[in-house]
Amino acid sequence: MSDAQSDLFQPVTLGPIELRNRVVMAPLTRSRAGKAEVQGPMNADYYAQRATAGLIVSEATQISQQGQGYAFTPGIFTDPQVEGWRGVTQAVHDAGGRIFCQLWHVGRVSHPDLQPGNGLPVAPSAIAPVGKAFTPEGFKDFVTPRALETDEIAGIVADYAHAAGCAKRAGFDGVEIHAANGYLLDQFIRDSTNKRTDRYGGSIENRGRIVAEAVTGVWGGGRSVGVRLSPITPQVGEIGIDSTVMATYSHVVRELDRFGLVYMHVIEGVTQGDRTEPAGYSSQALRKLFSGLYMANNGIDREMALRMRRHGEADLVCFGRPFISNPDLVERLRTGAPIAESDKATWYGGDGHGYTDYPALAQAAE
Ligand code: 8OZ
Repeated sequence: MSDAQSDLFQPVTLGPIELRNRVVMAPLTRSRAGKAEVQGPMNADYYAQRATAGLIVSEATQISQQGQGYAFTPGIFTDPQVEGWRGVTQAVHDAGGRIFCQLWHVGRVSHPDLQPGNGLPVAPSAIAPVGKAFTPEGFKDFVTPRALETDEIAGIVADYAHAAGCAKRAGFDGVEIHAANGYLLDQFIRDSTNKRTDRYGGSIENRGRIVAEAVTGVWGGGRSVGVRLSPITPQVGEIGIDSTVMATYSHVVRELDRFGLVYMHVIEGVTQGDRTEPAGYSSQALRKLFSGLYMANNGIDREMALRMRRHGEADLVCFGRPFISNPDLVERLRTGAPIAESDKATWYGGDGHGYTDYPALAQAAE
């Protein structure tokens, strides 16, 4: 079989929908939302240019003002934000693509400049992340967050449900719960950031509770839901690896599997870094606990993606950075054409330069 005939490039069923191939555009923060964190026509163009992916997972999108941790990232909780995203989903669908909305609450990875009433960011426990927050005025030191009161957690779960309803109204094909990369749900799961003594802390069951509750909230109404995990990543904010990482995430995955999620998206290894798995941890072992599709991510190139499908190591394969600079990435992967490098200077923020002006191959040849 030639590479171009790999089933990487063939349709696959994801819950109630069909994807035209198994190549997924990873969620990529680009910090180009407009005023009031609303997406506009430029964002719609960007996503539509990449609609030949089998599935697009949107950039991380805050479920509430409290959930925002970076300047200029989009939201999915107000009517104007729903309208803005509707333009994006329509453009992607018109181009024959599919798109999920990644639902995001950053927890402690924020700054008072981004918080309602300039309050402290919230977290399971009052432990500061290491590093700096990207605020509208530039980078500022992280602060020590405020530990959530037990009775505030239902409100956050309700925010996930509200945002999922907004995503549905905006025309998304489904939602992905962002439980990776050291943000709020990951902060609850790991014992390095969760020192609570209520029913959301202590045991593995308690630490995983908010993730299951968040998923229960967004479930229903025929919604397709996926989840993203990164069990051994120390980002963001130098979050410590859980002391019983395999047992902890095995529990989370087993719990989530009860809800019939359509996929589990796993960052294999360290986000944007080493793919090596330490002794005692295995993403393939986590996969065995899950009934839906397994989406692999992290530094995957063409050869690896083809091998993963040959050996059945993943059902869906994510590409992140290559999608920034190759709107027609699927066609380049299929034919083995050269992959253009992206310019890091334009990854975050700015205008259409480095965003909507990367040419497809046919355009580049003109
Ligand atoms: C890069 C810059 C800002 C946010 C993640 C949402 O790491 C992100 C993110 C990535 O999941």
